[in-house]
Amino acid sequence: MKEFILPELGENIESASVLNILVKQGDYLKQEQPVLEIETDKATIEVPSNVEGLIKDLFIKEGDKVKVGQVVLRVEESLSAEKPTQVETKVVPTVETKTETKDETPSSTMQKQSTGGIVEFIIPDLGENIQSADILKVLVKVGDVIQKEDGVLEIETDKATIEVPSTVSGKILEVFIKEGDKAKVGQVALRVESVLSSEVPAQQNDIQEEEKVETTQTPTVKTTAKVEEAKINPVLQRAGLIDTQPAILPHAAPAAPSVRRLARELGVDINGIPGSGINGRISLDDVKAYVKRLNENRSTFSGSSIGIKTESLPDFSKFGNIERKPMSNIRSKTADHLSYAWATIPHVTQFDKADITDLEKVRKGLTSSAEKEGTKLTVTSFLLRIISEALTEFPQFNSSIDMERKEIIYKNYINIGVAVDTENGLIVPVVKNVIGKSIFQLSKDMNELADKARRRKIGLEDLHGGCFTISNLGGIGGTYFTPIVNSPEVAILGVSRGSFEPVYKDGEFVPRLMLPLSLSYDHRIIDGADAIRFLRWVVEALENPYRFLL
Ligand code: CAO
Repeated sequence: MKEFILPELGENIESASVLNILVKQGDYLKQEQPVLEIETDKATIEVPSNVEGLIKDLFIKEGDKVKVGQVVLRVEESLSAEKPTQVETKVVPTVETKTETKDETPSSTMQKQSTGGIVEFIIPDLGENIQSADILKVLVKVGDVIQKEDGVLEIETDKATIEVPSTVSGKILEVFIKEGDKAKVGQVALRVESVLSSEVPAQQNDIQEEEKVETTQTPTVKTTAKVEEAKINPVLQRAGLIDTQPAILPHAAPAAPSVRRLARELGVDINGIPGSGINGRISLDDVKAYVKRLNENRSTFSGSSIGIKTESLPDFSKFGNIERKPMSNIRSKTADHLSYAWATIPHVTQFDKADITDLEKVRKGLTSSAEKEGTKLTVTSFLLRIISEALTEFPQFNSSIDMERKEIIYKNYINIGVAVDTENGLIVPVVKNVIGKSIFQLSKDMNELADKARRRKIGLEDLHGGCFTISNLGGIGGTYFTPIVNSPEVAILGVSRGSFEPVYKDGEFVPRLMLPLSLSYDHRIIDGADAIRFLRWVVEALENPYRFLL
């Protein structure tokens, strides 16, 4: 039997809503076959399988909220074509792969204990040049059942007082050190009868019970995690314990249950809190300091999603019939993101107009070539190319600001986001590595991404890494608008509808196709004069397509 668990979905994404389940019990599931359609804060994604076999159990249903690491389904492999151990090395929690997995229903409410052998917990590396430490407190005793990441010792080194987390789960058989001892790095501190990390014995207290969900639901890339652990914990490696201990999970925040509980109570995501302890371990003080900082920052923002008190809404039903509907994840994330950008970036919008009469002729002239290339050129295709050149010419438009470090980050790559209007709301896929691509290729890339976004098939990797955004509303209409900078970028180009206007030229009014442009920029890094120079450069490129294309 093999389990398929919800894999990592991207930075800071812990859960998603299940929109569609694309398989059913009894189906024969293949590697890479789509299993679920889910919606995260950022996008709708199809999740492919990394197991193969006959589906015996399906543990979720449409409408459920699933967590990263949660068991989605279980397959019987006996009927499968021979398939690699790849699945085990990729997604199954490490300890389970070390121990025979029994044919039992995985359930977050089940409580079982399976012995996985005797393991030792040794005092880990405490930092550069620290060989030993004074034991201030031993936080566990014989008979206690511990989970990895539970604090087991409080020690004092030359530099700090630290809570040392366990790297093993199980029942404590022996404790080799006591308060007041001087313990050496690498010294055996505990002997533990190990327990499968995905299972928690019934006698554990409620805190551990709460923790179980978080621990069991964190998936890991086993091989990578082990390499990481080996790198950062040479003591475990030397002692040969690396194989018998759960790998440090790349995305699991290292914190004791009490710390996690405090974070939960205060409503903050433990994964976002920087830890000051060994290997970034998070302490109670770290949580408090984080919340304090958050509150300080909040007072400068506006909007409930970023901390400011919202005015309470009137009872609209007093004025007429109303209907309340939940926001989709994408809508709510967009609302958060735009509020944040609006509240934190000092925006200025600069307007200009480009005469695209000649460009339109070029575009029409290239229609059959574009068809041969399997695409269609629009003004947005040309803009992708022109903006990429403009960003090279004006590097401050291809930057981000790090206010904490008071630094400007200049990017030596160019990826351009294109705002796409979809049924589910605004999505901004990113056309990658724009430099060097032909207009046809750019057009193809953009249309493919827009199509994927509209069919809700966009991958998270297509939404990240943008340097600048183009928002073309001209296909729909409008004259000018004031786009909001897509933070952490520093500028965005809004394009409105091109239309014929009388333009005074060589002593007479002639009809010219004029394209209204609106450039919003972050005034912290871009001055007004730079902005108009940038926009003028773009206008001139649009107005001289032959020169530009050559
Ligand atoms: N002025 C005049 N006509 C325009 C134009 C403009 N600025 N932009 C596009 N058009 C024309 C195109 O040339 C095309 O005409 P033909 O069929 O005669 O060739 C037609 O309008 C449709 O174009 P399109 O919208 O399909 O293609 P595009 O490459 O210009 O744009 C995309 C692609 C993805 C940007 C667009 O489809 C879209 O979704 N736009 C909305 C963006 C948005 O929502 N922005 C708001 C963000 S803030 O809320």
